[in-house]
Amino acid sequence: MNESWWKKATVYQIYPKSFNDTTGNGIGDIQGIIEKLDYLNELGVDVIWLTPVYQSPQKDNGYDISDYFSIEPTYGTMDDFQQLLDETHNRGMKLIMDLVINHTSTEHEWFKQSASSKDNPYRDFYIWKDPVNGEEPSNWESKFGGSAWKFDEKTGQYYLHLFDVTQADLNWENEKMRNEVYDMIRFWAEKGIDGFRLDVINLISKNQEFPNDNSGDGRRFYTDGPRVHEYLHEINQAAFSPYNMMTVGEMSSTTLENCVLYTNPERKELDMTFQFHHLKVDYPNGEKWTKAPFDFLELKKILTHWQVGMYEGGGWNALFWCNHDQPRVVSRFGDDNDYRTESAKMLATTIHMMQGTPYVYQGEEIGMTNPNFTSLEDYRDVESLNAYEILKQKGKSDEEVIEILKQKSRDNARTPMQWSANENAGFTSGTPWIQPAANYKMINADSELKRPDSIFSHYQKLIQLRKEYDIITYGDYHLLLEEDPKIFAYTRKWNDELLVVINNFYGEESALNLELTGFEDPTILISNYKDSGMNISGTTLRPYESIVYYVK
Ligand code: TEU
Repeated sequence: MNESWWKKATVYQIYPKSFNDTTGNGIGDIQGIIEKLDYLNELGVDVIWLTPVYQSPQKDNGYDISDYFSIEPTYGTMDDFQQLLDETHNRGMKLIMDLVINHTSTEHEWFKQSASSKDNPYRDFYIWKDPVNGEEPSNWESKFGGSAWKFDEKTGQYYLHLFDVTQADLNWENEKMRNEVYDMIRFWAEKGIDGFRLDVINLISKNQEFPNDNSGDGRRFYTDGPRVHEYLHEINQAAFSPYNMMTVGEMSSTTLENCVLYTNPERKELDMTFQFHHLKVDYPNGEKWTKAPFDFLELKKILTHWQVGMYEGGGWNALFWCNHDQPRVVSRFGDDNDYRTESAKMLATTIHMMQGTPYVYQGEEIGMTNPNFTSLEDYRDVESLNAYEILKQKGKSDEEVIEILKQKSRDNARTPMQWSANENAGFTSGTPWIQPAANYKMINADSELKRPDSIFSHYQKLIQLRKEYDIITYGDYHLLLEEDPKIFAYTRKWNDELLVVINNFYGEESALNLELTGFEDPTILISNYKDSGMNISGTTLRPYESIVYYVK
């Protein structure tokens, strides 16, 4: 098999907890995924990425793993997992798992041993530090709010947790720990899975001085840290390359230069990376927890920077708008009311016509929206609940905080998959662990599948086009109309072929003032309105109109 098969593949992300419940306990499960494999096959995706299904106390919905070798009982058994893998393969699809190796749950046996005494052999599996002047070893902050250090009475030291207090950071300086992790990766590779998504993998190597950060929250001392490339190459050689795994690294606050290094094939680290800079265009001054419109020119600029830079550096982008940590894209950069269908399709086209491997997050393919929860009781996410406390302490009113959560909470992505107009969106016969969005009677997979010109069929077509047209995979990228405040337009060029991708990001008509040489006898590969104009000069785009022209 061509080792870069994933360049023409599309990945579908499943958040098992919210996908499909077959037992009636209100929580999705592995049998529920098996039940929907035909649906995914119909969509045409090549790879399924499962967020963590390992045993976990679920403080962070599985990103707090207590045993890497067993399946979380509420999701099923190892037999269920094996069946899922086999049935996925039987349908010609692949399965990748989430690899969470920056931290484990504090309920993991390693941590229990580590915390039990200073001379326990597992002590150095984690990062323990003495107090400094009776306080935290440094001012580093947790990504979920508050200090990143937690004092442990028993041994009189602090341990580091960049995320929740129950997610203790592993000590990657420890070779014994690294080897145990590689054994674990090989255990899953031996089962026949096809690859991994690596959680916050660019945070694993910390500056060993653990210094105070006088100008920030500490991230500059562990983001793309001192030994991260060395470790990734080591994991690659120990456990990825021998099994021909597909790998995608989730990169927190990374840089283009580092992502080129992570993904240039000559370095043998990873196949591709997720970066998040384009999803911070509605974080004014870097602040997530505020209600704000998005900066469209900045969005174009950032995506262009990554398209051009990864192409020139020989790296590879993972392309995405949505995942389980992000609000729904149609509510965020589109219109989740009158132009929901048009804008959902436009957004899909914008990203799927770029260079990289596209990821579709469950529900995106039917245009699911943010749920607009109006009460704190509706929220489940640990980060959102912490943010609530912090914002209240800063003097915000309940109403203000709810408005912010409505826009920014990770729970926006975690409401049950909307399968049908039946009770609880057809997700469960029991009480769902989190409420479905109230609009499920109108927005659901059943009705999408029946509707001609559905969002689902648009995604199907985009996935298919990537397989048919090499230019989508290999062509170079040029931004057009850089300063246009409404239109996101770009070309892709490859040999004697040309793609022109035109997207109106707003709900008003917009004049397209574009002259292109070589734009003769175009055909339209895909659009979101009937009878889109064949002319790119002097055309008026309709609200959220999106057209892809192809010239050969
Ligand atoms: O997320 C890492 C991460 O830094 C973010 O996307 C995070 O959710 C955001 O910055 C908070 O504002 C990964 C997982 O995707 C996420 O679900 C986990 O909670 C986190 O790692 C810890 O494992």
